[in-house]
Amino acid sequence: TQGARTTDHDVIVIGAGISGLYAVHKLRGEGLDVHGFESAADVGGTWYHNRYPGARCDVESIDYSYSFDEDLQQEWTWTERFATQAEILAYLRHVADRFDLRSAFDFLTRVTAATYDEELAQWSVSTDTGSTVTARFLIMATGVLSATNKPDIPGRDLFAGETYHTGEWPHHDVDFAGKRVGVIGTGSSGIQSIPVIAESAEHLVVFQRSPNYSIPAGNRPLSEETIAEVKANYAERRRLSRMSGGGTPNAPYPKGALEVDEAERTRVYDEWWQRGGYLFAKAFPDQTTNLAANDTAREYVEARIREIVRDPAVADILIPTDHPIGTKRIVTDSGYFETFNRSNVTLVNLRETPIEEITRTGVRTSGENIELDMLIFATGFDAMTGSLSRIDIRGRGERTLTEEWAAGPRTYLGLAVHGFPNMFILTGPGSPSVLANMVLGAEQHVDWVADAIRHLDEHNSATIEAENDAVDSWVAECSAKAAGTLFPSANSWYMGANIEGKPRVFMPYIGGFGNYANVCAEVAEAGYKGFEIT
Ligand code: NA7
Repeated sequence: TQGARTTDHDVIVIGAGISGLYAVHKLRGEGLDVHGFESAADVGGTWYHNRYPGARCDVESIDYSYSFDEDLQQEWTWTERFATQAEILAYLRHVADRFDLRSAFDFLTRVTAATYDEELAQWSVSTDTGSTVTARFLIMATGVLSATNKPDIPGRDLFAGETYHTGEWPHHDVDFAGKRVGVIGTGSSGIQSIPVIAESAEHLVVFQRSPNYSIPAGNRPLSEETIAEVKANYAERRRLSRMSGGGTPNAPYPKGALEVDEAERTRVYDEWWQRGGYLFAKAFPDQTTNLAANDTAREYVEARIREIVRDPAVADILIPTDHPIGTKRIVTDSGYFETFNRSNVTLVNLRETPIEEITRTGVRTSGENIELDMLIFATGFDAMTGSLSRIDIRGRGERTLTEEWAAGPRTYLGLAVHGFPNMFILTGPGSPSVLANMVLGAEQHVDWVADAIRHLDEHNSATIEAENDAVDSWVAECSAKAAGTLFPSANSWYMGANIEGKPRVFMPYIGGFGNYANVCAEVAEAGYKGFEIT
């Protein structure tokens, strides 16, 4: 029905991580010609780059995996409750092999620009290898925690020893033995790597600006029985996950923290502490909406940290006081707080003695000069928008996405942007993905996009574009949802607060994964309400 095709491909997918891989598979299945670009040498995205020691996913492995193919979920067996980076990468490689997904991609090819041609209704994509390729549709599967943030500390590049960023970890073995190692940053990447590095480094210095809440993972090998049980009930597990707030079958306690007496509250916190991980943020449903409820969780965790850390002065530094618990993603750790009981580990409180400069031989704070052999930046990412803003994306009238988003990201359903027809963003700002299970989030997005493209083709239409009003309402809806919670009070990457000059806007949709999927489905059923189709 489309007549002679004038573009090189039907669809271009940028990124071969979790969402890009599934996009290729799904859209190929729709009979479309799909071409992909990936800057790395192989598939994996986040799990390709974040190979730092101790890297794991904080969503349980049995949930953090594709659900689109029953045979795939039956044949793959996870070995641990929380998978290591290496195991997740092996899984994604397996998926790429099994569905022949590599053949769609040009690897080691970074997309530098994408321009929409209004007359031809097509996208033109240029790469750093000098090629330019066109397609009717452009899918940004560029990741949300991909553009690394290396803060502009004076002397940053002067350090003459080994230096790494956790998000760009090298492929060779990094040997800490006999070395004085410094780690800047105590987010998830710092907190996961610090215990592992401490085991072999001669001395480890942790440079902490903001303390973070972290809950022991309670990680364990998965028994044959558990695996068999999960596999027998996978369909039901996935059904519950898709309806849930966070994309996993876990639900909070049925009563609020302030509706129960202290004994019951403690019993619930004990139970969630035992379960382990960031889900502790949702032990009670009112924990991230009501400050008094939040305080009960905060006090519980504070007491547990004090039990673990032997030196009370060190515990004081490690316990957060600057944000309600759960409003920055709670880290899921393995032995983090215990690490500060080791004699080869020093904690430097940058709130008291900030870094003044990085020197050739180490780090100079306002208090001391610390000599190091290795310096590790665990300083995070320009989250959610960074991977998009480093590509020169131009929509109708040559308007750049950066201009369009100058005051913060503006999307409809997280999927589409006014002025950028036929471009879809996967798991980005305005979607719940970073607050939920990224894998099921990617599947829901891709399935929706596949339906939209099929709808266009069936109606002999060429373009789909979010209407400005629909974007306005979605942005308002996202802020209203966030305003009903304690999240905006934290200086988190959700708020863009970790990057200087970035607009402070709560970027994800916080109304829940299941609710969000329902809204997307209703929009489609209503003939793509809020979209202009031509
Ligand atoms: P995060 O969570 O953004 O953590 C970055 C850490 O680096 C955090 O502790 C920052 O302190 C610290 N940081 C950043 N810039 C500086 C400077 N200039 N000086 C000192 N310390 C600094 O990134 P991660 O990679 O750990 O985790 C990202 C997500 O991946 C995580 O939430 C999970 O969802 C998975 P700050 O808090 O800004 O004071």
